[in-house]
Amino acid sequence: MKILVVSDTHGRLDNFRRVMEMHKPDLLIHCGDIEGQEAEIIEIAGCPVRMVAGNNDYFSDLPGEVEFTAGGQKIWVTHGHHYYVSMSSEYIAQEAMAREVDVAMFGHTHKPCVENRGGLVILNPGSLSYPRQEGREPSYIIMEDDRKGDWHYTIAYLRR
Ligand SMILES: [Mn+2]
Repeated sequence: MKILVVSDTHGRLDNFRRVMEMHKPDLLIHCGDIEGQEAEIIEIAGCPVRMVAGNNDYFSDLPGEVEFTAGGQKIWVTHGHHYYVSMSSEYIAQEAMAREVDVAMFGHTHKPCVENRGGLVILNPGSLSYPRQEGREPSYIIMEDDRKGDWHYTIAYLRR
């Protein structure tokens, strides 16, 4: 199973479109800051989509957080702005442990990361539209299981 994780598209879907054409995933997860394009995202994705509202999605009906199981993995998605993610992923980790999930996903910082804390995976796909990490290449995460059932989390970058 191939799961694509994206975030912080902020009203621009050109890079998102490229990424979806390249990968054709089984599931798409968007960690928020969509700015009104939920319907377009679902249409372009052409696969099941899970999205949460970000701090810029004021008029959205999307939930602030979602928890679900995909590919046997318990996943929790939040935009992250209520968990001080600009400081560190400490509060995300605490909440993820309390929820007993396998994977916690957030956005907001526009900087990609994958952390493994004793089996708990914490990840942020960065932003496809307004990257802020060094080099500033639009980023996303590919999550895939192998034949043994182990999951792999890869930060991918879009070259301009
Ligand atoms: Mn944002």
